[in-house]
Parts: sequence; structure tokens; C-alpha cells
Amino acid sequence: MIDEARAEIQAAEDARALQDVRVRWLGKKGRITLELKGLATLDPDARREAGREINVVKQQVEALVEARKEELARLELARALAAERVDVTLPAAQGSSGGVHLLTKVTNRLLDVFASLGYEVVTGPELETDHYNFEALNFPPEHPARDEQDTFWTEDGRLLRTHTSPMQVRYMETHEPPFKVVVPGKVFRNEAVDATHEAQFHQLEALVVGERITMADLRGAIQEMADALFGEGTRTRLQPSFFPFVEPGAEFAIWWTHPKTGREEWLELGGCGMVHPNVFKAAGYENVTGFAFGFGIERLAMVPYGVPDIRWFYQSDLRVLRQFRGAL
Ligand code: FA5
Repeated sequence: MIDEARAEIQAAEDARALQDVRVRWLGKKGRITLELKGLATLDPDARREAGREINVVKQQVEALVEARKEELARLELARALAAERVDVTLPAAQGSSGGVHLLTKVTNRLLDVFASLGYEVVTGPELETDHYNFEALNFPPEHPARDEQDTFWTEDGRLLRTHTSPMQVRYMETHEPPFKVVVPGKVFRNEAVDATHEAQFHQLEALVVGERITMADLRGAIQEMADALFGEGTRTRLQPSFFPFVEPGAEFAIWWTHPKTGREEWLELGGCGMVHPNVFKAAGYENVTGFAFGFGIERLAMVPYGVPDIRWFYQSDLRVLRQFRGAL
């Protein structure tokens, strides 16, 4: 009988099967229980003898069940450990990694170019006061030039800057000339958004102040930037234009080959000019000269990379973003 029980106990593959075996042998209607009940029919001597034997078997079965139970627990633990085993020598899974946005790449490239020309990079606040964004830049309160730069206002009368030019006066107030700085940054306008106009975009501003700085220096700076960005000997052009904070003022463009159409044409980049005397006055400067220029980074990035719609930069569409992973 004990051999039979041992075989069944050993064959139990898990805790549940073992419990079934236990019930079959030791349960209320189990074989051993029934054997014990059967003792009642024997005479007292035989009952004592048989009773002892059955109790020995019962204890053996209990011990075997207990031993198997521990064995199964050990096996289970070993199985769990094996399943959790980590092969530290396996090559890492190739997850997808992020990339640098095209606008960031273009901005970094521009900053590299200006750093190599000796400009310091500085940044200013996006939330500005009317004073720095307009007033100190020679836009009087009712001046029509303000209409071209409508923006978003906070209840305390501040505004989201419409250009990077407010840093001109901020920088001059805290530094002594001569200096050459560039200011990259985000700007905002209350625009009717279309393929070439966003309500949020980026500009890069340059400001150079010192003694006897002339329009020829401005011309040269723009030429140097064009050479560095688009190749030595790139043609540049200045056309007269108006900005309240420069006099004379101009728009500047570079001559280049459109990568999509293959056509040669002027690419309008931004505005420039000699710093207006009223701007120097607002900054507390006397007897200095200087020039400034500023342009839109999105526009500059759109054309060489054939991005037909400025809104694509801000839609986080991976189909667009992935195309520029290898750019620059
Ligand atoms: C200015 O913002 C002047 N601060 C530039 C300047 C600096 C002039 C220093 C003189 C001296 P303007 O408003 O033209 O100028 O904007 C400059 C450039 O920003 C434009 O040429 C264009 O490239 C870009 N830009 C203007 N509005 C938008 C817009 N809504 N979306 C995208 N780019 C824009």
C-alpha cells in the first residue's frame, strides 16, 4: 500500500495535484481513513495489530506528502528564477531615440557661425514690457508701425515680445561698448496664420556697437554671415526699408539657388540698419555708433530644406520631423 501511495505522491506535478492525492489517501473518505474505520469490524487483538500498521502507513504517507510539498516549492522557485534570468551579455534592445528639431539645428548652426565671427550669444525674456518692445525702440504709443506687430497682452500690461530687438536696449543698459552680440529667441505675433506666418516663431538678432561703426560694417557682417551659411562669394542685397529703431533702415536678402525649383532668386531674410539715436538715448548711450539686424529662423530653415508650410514645424508630426534627422 505504501508503495502505491509513494508512486502517486511522486507523480503529483504541482501543489494542486498533490492535494488531490492527499485527499484520496488521508481525506474523510480517503483510503487510510476507510481502513481505520474498517478496524471496528475486527476483534480487539487483530484490531490493535492492524491499527498500529495502518497508523505507521498513515504517518509515512503524511511524511511523503510533506516532503513532496517542499520539493515542489523548491522546483517552483527554481523555475521562477530561471524565468527571470537576465542575460547581461545580450546586446541592448534598439529603442527609438529622439532627435534634434530642425529649428534647433538651424539655430545652433547660426550661433556657431556668429561665435566664429566673435559675437557673444545672449538671451532675453519672452514676456516683455511695452517699454523695451516698443517705446525704447522708438515706437511712440500711437505709431502705425505698432500695428504690424500686434501681440498678446497680459492683464498687468506686459506683452509677449514681437521680436528679439527689445534685447538691444536691455543689453546696452547693462554693458559698455564696444561689443558684438547675437540674440536667438522665440517671438509672438497675433497673426492670421498661413503657410509663411505663425503666431509663434523664432528670430535671431545681431547688435554691434562701438566707435565709428558704419553701414559698410553692417554690409560686411551680412556678407560674412551669407558666406558662412551658403558659401564664399554668396551675393547679398540691401533694399531701403523702414523700422523705427534704425536709420537708415533696410531689408536684406541673399542670392541663392532654390533647392526644389533649381531657380536662382533673392531670399529675403530680415531687417537691418544703423541703430537710431533715440534708441541709444533710451539706453543712456552717447557718442556711439552701431548696427543691428534681425531675421526669422523659420523662414531661413524652410527654404533650404524645402519645408513648404511653417506650421509643419510645430505639429510634432513624426513623418515631418524624421526627415530632418540627418540634416546639418
Ligand atoms: C523685425 O522683427 C525687426 N525687429 C527686424 C530688425 C532687427 C530690423 C534689427 C532692423 C534692425 P520684421 O517684422 O520684418 O522685423 O520681422 C523680421 C523677420 O521675421 C521677417 O523677415 C520674417 O523672416 C520673420 N517673420 C515676421 N513675421 C513672421 C511670422 N508671423 N511668422 C514667421 N516669421 C515671421
